[in-house]
Amino acid sequence: MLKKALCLAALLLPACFATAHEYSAGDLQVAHPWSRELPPNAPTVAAYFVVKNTGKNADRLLGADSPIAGVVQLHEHVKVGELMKMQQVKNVEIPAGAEATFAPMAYHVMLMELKDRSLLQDGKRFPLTLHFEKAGDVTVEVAVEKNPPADSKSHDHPN
Ligand SMILES: [Cu+2]
Repeated sequence: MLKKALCLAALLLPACFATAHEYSAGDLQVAHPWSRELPPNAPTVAAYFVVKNTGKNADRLLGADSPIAGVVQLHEHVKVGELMKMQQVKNVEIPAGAEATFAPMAYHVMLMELKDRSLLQDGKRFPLTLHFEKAGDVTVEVAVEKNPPADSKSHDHPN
């Protein structure tokens, strides 16, 4: 019984590590891009990640695009009266020696006019190219997950 459980744990481990993916461009590291699996008729999807700036100069995320969406925008959540509303922002600063967190109810990359929904399922990944002012372009794979990753709110992502 115990042996079987251990075996199962060992089998699950590689999958665990596989979801903790990270990309770098210049002084920036983009950690664990993910998106929540949505119902098939959802008009938009959001992508989340943490950008860490190890450099001495601030950078900026200027925009993004993806082959699966006709329109991709940078959004933030703001409180309007008692309601949380999202709105487009021109860019998002990545401060020097710090990080910017894109997460539910915060900054996020919004994908609209979806063209290809085949990759928007739990366990799949879709490409997203992020355009940074200084670090340039970096294409990441956004992991689609039913449940948000445990570390999605964490500012202390292991390298
Ligand atoms: Cu949005």
